[in-house]
Amino acid sequence: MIITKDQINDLNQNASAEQAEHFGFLKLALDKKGIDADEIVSKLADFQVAIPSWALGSGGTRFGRFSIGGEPTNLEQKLDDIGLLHALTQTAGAVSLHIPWDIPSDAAGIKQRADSHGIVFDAVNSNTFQDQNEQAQTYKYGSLADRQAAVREQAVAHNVEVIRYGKMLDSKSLTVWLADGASFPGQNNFRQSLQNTQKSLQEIYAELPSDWRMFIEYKPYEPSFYSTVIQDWGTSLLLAEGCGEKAFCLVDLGHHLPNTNIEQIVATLIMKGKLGGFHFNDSKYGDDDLTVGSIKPYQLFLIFNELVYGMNHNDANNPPLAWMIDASHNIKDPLEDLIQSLEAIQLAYAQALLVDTPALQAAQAESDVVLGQEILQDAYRTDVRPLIREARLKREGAIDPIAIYRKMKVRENLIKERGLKTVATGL
Ligand SMILES: [Mn+2]
Repeated sequence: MIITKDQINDLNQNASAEQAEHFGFLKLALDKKGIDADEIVSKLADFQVAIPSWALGSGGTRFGRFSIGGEPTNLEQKLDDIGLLHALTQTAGAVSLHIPWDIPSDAAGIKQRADSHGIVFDAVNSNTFQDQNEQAQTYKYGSLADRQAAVREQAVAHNVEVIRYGKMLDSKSLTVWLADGASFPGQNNFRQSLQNTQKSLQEIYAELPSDWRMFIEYKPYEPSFYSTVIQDWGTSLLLAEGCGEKAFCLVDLGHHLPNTNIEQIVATLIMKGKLGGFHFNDSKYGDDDLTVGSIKPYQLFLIFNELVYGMNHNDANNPPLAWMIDASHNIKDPLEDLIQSLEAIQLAYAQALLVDTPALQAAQAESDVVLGQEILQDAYRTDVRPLIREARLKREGAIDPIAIYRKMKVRENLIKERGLKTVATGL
């Protein structure tokens, strides 16, 4: 199924008068504060987030998985699904591939397909947390950190192969996430595991093309429940610095212990010029992979506030970030869930763009704690939805993507095309 701009323009008609009214009102209000609404709209319109190739089907938990029907069964169909998302939201202009779940066996064809949807290839992701049928060594006890050289060599070779696939698609970055760790005290020697990981990452780094970047993702627990080799941002930074200037840290919102101050981590990493990318999701307890902004939207805003500040005061020349959604859809239609996540990301970004930074800095200089909070919350409590909608309109996307998605009966059509009982590779 394909959604054309004409169809979207037609379906936008109902909502366009109301949108014009709301946008006009907000534009006036922002104008009085010295904020140019059109400038924000154009920043929002340029902001693109990668959709991971593994997130287009129903996810599941270890207790079960409930199919939604019409799920994509190959990479071509996954790109088509991202094409639908991009047509509606105009925010999903990139895909992040996972190898080996989505091997681009016909790279030219895949590239052409992505191109037809206006999608580019963001970071490629390796997988050394599962055994594949044909592989000689098992990752049961580790991969890049494993005590056996043969296992580490196999894991390094896999990452090098992922780079090779990425090159064929014009991807420019590799994301490495390790499940390596220990489930019980006494299982591993911490220092040896970390040294092995550094050495393996250096070997992968040596194969990285000159215009590529490597992202090192951290996570405090799961699937290892006692310790994880790359447990936190500090360990990730240490490893990235041990590799070189093309290695960066990757922050996944769900990969923190409860109540961790993620916005502070973001500020620190940008200060060091070492923040490479972002995996968006939301959580109540652990790595729940819920819809972005569904649980802690204020935290998301505070994170974006640091991102915007960091990019506007980029003394360490932190490169542009790779943005990606990394969520799992257990009970919602994955496409509707992704639309909600994209919306939440845009909302937080728009709110952050409203923060009066000079006023905030003045309040901080005066130790005016109350005013500092007022300034942040004034931005956060502004209803910025008309700005997001205007940004979509500007690119001929949907004013209300979910409403049009439902009106066009997208899921019903996909079920008709692909069948009710289809399973997407991935989570
Ligand atoms: Mn992630």
